[in-house]
Amino acid sequence: LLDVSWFTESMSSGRPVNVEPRHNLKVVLSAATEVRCSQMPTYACHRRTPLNHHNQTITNALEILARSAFFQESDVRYLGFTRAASTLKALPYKLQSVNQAKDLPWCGGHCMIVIQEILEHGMCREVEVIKNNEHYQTMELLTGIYGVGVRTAQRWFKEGIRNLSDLKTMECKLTAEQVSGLRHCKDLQQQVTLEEAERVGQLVKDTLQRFVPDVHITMTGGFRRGKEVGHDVDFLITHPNENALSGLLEDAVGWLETQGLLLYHHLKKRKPALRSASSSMDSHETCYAIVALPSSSSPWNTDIEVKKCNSEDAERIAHPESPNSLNSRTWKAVRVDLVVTPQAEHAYALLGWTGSKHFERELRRYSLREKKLSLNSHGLYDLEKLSGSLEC
Ligand code: DCT
Ligand code: MG
Repeated sequence: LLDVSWFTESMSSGRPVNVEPRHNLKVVLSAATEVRCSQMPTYACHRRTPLNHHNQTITNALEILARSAFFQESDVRYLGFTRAASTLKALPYKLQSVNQAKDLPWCGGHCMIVIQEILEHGMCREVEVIKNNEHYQTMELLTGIYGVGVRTAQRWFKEGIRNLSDLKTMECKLTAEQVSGLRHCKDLQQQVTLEEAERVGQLVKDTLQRFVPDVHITMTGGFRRGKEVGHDVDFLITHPNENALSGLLEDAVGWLETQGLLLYHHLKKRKPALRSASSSMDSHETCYAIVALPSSSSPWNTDIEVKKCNSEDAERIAHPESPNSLNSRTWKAVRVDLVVTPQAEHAYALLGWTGSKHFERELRRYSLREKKLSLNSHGLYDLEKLSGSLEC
């Protein structure tokens, strides 16, 4: 399997990439190491982008502008600000003057004005206005609810919804996902810590191993990139024998439900992989879930395989916001994504689900534009052979 930890290592050390030859991913990725310190590569997937970097104030401002554009469904502006922020995250020093930024990729025009203002005044007026803007604040609040995307939030805003109680009083029609999102929003708004993610990992492992003892589970997403917190915990699940994976998610869901540990789930069946040049869609079998993660002091944690949900816990799960529940609760609602992949596609899924979103977008853009290869979480496809047998 392709382990992408080599990627950041080789980026910092300058060592060549050593990828299993059968993975043609190296066609795309080996070029990613050709970094010259003197020039900033245009594609984000060619740069090292550390979590802690030197230009946080400016990148925070640019990311607020990006989110504001995203809320207005302006893809071009969203991408422009996101790319500029990404460039500055990769800069190995703190910007001291606007001149230092003028040759950096994606940092011209509007972004340059923002950079200059922050360097000169310590803040950007436009960003301060956005932060206090009612539309922006409401969109942040509404899109923060599990199951609510930009379109829905926009519609609700137009209907006059400004806060969570408006959703109740105006009797909005909600999906089951949104009902769960609202029910557990206090927990879901809190970030998931690495310690919690590891306990979710143990719970997932204990659950899946009941059915397939040698199942292979990898934590992906932000935690795999070294983040200390995240908004959810993502896992890839695979096995050399594809039959062992059949029905595994259903079994796991059923068992978690009997234990009172599953607050919500939605199962997405596997679809045939899309191979078109434009498609970055993920068609793997997936379970989007909210689990009731027992607290570290809960006996569930040490004896999770045999402990049944007792009546007090069940009551708390059914009515999480009931009086006394928040302080004395023995669990926290946590979002979990479980993705099942056949072993042959696992390397691609691992790359696709490790992120970040921007890194993945840039990797796909690079492979398509420069190598004429279409990359997604299922494989790498040669566009010239698309009419015949497509997989490289
Ligand atoms: N992903 C992607 N494109 C998307 C959404 C996700 O390529 N539109 C990939 C990259 C990250 C990975 O899936 C997991 O997604 P998230 O959990 O949303 O991102 P994350 O990096 O794990 O962020 P967080 O730490 O907040 O969970
Ligand atoms: Mg995640």
